[in-house]
Amino acid sequence: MNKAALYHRPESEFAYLYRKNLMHVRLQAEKEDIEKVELVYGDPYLWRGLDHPDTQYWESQTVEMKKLLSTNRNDYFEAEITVATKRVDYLFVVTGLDGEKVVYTDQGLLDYDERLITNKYGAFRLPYFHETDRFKAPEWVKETVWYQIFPERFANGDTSNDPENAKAWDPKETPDRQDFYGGDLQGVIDHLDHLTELGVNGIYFTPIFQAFSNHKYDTEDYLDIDKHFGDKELFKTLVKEAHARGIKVMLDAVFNHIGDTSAQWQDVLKNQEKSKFADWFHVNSWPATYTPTDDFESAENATYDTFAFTPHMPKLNTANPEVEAYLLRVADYWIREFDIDAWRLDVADEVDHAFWKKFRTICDIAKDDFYILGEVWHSAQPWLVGDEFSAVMNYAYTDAIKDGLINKKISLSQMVSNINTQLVLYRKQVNQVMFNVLDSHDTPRILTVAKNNKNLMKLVETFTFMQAGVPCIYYGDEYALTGGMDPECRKCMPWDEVNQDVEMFSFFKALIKLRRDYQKVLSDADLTWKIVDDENGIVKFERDELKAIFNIGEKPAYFSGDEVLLSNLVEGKKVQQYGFVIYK
Ligand code: ARE
Ligand code: CA
Repeated sequence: MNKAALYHRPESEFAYLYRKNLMHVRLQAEKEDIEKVELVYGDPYLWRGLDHPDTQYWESQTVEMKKLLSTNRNDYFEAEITVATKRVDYLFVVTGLDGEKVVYTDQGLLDYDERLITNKYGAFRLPYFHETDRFKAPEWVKETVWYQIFPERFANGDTSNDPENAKAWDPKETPDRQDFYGGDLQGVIDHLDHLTELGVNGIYFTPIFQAFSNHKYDTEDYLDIDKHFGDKELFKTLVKEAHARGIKVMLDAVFNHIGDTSAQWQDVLKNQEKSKFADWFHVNSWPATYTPTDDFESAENATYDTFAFTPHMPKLNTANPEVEAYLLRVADYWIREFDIDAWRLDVADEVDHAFWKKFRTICDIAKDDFYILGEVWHSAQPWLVGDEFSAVMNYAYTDAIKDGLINKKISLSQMVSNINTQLVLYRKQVNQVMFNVLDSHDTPRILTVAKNNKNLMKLVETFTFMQAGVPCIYYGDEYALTGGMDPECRKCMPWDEVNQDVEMFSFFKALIKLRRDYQKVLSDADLTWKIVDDENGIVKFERDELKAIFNIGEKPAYFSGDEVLLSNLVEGKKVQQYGFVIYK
């Protein structure tokens, strides 16, 4: 047995409360190396036979752990347990396929000996099942299909607020970095019925506060709506209208940095180190300045910290109590005064944990069941322990799907391995509210990634909607918009029939309905994927009564189910290349 591969860590994604007083325990082992894993557990203080030291023993129970999922390196085992007294010590008894039997404890690995169990040698411990410590995410998020709106390009509902240099609304035109088209909040209100018709029930807005650029990530005033988007009254109406339709509203909090047109940064430029805002930033040497390079957006010689190399985005010193108080007031204001339901946190991984812990507290006080979504493009365990974010934008996860199903950079079994690697980084209740994005305002559109193959796009969208996490549709994908890296992925939304791919709209409508109808099965199902027929390019899986086949190989695949719930390239029982079928 490969004993070095055995791994467990208490109070982590390896041992946590899934529900109140219900604990999940996981163990990592080498792939296909283990015969069985037994979890021996019990109350830490429950000893029997106390009348004589030689007869005393720890009272425990034993349960065989089931195989949760596999990657190309490891098998992961899981057990679900509870203890009436809400505290537990536990040990693993691992039997290898080679017959070797060991006890894996908090103090290391030992050859099996019954006395290690009766004496509870070096047991792992969850000292008390504190419900207040348990990772909790809002139940409503599991039932949400999100829709991302980039307000400048969604709809121009009020030309009186257009920027003077706004261009004519043209969905065929590829925008340039500095272009304006006049999109605004009135345009969103005018098209809420479009969202209801589509079936989405959550909107993720990219920033809407006063800012210089067309993307608004260079905030000028966190406490006002951008003048080209509308005003606070209009936003209040928008939220009311959305809520009346059962649509939740998530705003974008850009707290890692501020825009250089903000009053705070302008004061620094004017008064330099004498500015009362000098410590709101990370100025490394005075004067705070930079030398423009050829690209409008970047400079590698700024004397202050910025987002990326963008001098227009000076990084905020969120460890400064004044900055912390200011930003926490902003966070609280938009929840209490406008009743938003969630914050998406821009460049979340570059802001300090201490700030996010306070941010989480403020949000939880301001509104029950509040959703906090961090933009983190890599593994995010440090922020998903339960006292910071609810979830992250799961780019790492959807990259695996794109690389396996579209780019074919990796084999299907590698894709399943990468997907499972992501799943086992987090607690089950985190995976259920992860924000699965196939594309966004920061990436090429999925149809462009799929080289304009609409059937392949539908296959990848369906595959994503079948995951435990919640899907997000980037505006315009429902009309088969194309576009490469930003700013090309930010074309104007087509509202004229001639530019609308209504067939794609009906596909998304059917897919969203399927997701909503089977949300419980998809959220609560076990995480593993059952079969990958790699050489023929076919991924199959079963989740309770749902079955699915995704075929990206040359050969057709066949299925035996009797009721087709959703499909694209299916004839009779045959699933063609770039075809999928969801059936019972
Ligand atoms: C401009 C240029 C881009 C250039 C960028 C960075 O247009 O081509 O890549 O500068 O130099 C906003 C605007 C962007 C603008 C940017 C800077 O929307 O158009 O981009 O401001 O002026 C990383 C960060 C992630 C960040 C992306 C952009 O980790 O947090 O870069 N995303 C957020 C927002 C953006 C926004 C900002 C941050 C700034 O969602 O819209 O940009 O507030 C890999 C890496 C990731 C990297 C990702 C994308 O996967 O792993 O870390 O994300 O690529 O580049
Ligand atoms: Ca307008």
